Amino acid sequence: MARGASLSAILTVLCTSSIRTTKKFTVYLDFNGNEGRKGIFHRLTIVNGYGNGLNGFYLDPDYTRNGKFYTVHIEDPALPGSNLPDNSAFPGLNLSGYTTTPAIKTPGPLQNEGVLIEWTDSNPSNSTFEGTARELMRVQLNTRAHPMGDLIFNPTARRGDPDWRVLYMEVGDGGSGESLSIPAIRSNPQRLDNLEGKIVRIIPDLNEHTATSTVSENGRYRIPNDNPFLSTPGARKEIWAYGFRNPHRLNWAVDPDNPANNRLIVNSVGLHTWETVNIVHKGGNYGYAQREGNELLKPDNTTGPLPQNDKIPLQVGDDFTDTLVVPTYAVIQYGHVENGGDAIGSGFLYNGKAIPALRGKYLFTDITTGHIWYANYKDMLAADDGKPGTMAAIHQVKVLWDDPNDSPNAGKKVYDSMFSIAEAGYHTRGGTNPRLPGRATVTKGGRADARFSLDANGELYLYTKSDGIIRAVVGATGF
Ligand SMILES: [Ca+2]
Ligand SMILES: [Ca+2]
Ligand SMILES: [Ca+2]
Repeated sequence: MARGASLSAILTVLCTSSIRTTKKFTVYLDFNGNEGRKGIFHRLTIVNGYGNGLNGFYLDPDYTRNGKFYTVHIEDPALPGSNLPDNSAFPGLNLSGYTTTPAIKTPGPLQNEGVLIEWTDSNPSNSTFEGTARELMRVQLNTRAHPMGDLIFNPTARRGDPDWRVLYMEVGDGGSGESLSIPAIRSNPQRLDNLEGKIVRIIPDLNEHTATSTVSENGRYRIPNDNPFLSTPGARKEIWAYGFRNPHRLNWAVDPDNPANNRLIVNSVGLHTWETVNIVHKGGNYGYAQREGNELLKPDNTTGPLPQNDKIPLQVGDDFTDTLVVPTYAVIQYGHVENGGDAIGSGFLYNGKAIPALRGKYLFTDITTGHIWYANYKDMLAADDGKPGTMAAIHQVKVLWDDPNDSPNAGKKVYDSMFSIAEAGYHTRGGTNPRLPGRATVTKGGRADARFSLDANGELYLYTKSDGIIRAVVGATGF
């Protein structure tokens, strides 16, 4: 639940079009080959309202030398056409020898597959793709909801470090954890025999860390020897942490003053009650679908107090093992209430240079309401104490913005969230809904679809999918 700061924290935002004088886009690769479209993947699924299509993208830490980058997209195996890529619109893509991989199994009925691909652009300095691609992994997903997508490398790892070019990827629970119609799949985020509801850690390059890793089952990537479940019979060796619902945004918090404080952070969308920011620990069980936030999640999807003995049996397959695990809890959570939101977006610990007031602050959004908050990073580290009741305080952030299209010009105004800003942008760009489109509960009127992003210098941007506009954060007061 957001607590109002005594002094309002305000971010100033500008349309990037008022900063950039030219606006030119080049199609580098088009994934959308769905139903007769010209793109690369004929089974790309693009169902409105779900996290599908092209869902993840990250550059290799050595990209400027090797031209490699990684993508995740979602396919529906029931769609017509082959699951092999089609390069007819992208002749620079050399597909000789390209083969797909057997999908990693998920228990229960299946809808989609998440596909991780490594691309190698032989000339990373131009704006076209010419090179090769390799499918690294394909993961079965129970439903259209909560797929796999976000990717990240440890930005502090350098050549020779154990984490250099080691990829972290999130896989959502595929909607399994909340299933009422098929109770058996509710345990998929807890079961270590599948990748749903997990953070995965792999080495994409077969030539990297060869002495300290083993080649995966499908022969396409390597698994670091220090992954936590290598010696657990039946467990997927790719798993780094587990028990998540929809851990759709990964980021690395880097403390410039103390590397011991660097953490992998995951923002996970909750079911009916709690949105969470989690510090990821090796082997950690984040509780879902036996917990939601710092509460018990019951089989009917309502929440209640934690059990006296707060432990969860380790589960690999259908049955519990005798090992009991203490769950790891979020360091920030907010509720599905008026001043909260429906679905947490992305968040970043600010490390840029342009706005010193934001240093040491972790800023994050709610997707539907467009609310923005910050927490002091030191409070998040302190809340990572093994105690479910302690959380970092969060402070509401307002937004100072001058609508470039209002008439008469009202000048700069302070907004409580990105919602009205996105709504103005949506209407300016010809949106016909009276309010914003999209599903949302708390807003009662669509969704802003607001998220933060960073540029290469660590400066912040706010993008709202409802109006398709990226706005730069250019100032901050009251932090
Ligand atoms: Ca190129
Ligand atoms: Ca705590
Ligand atoms: Ca104006």
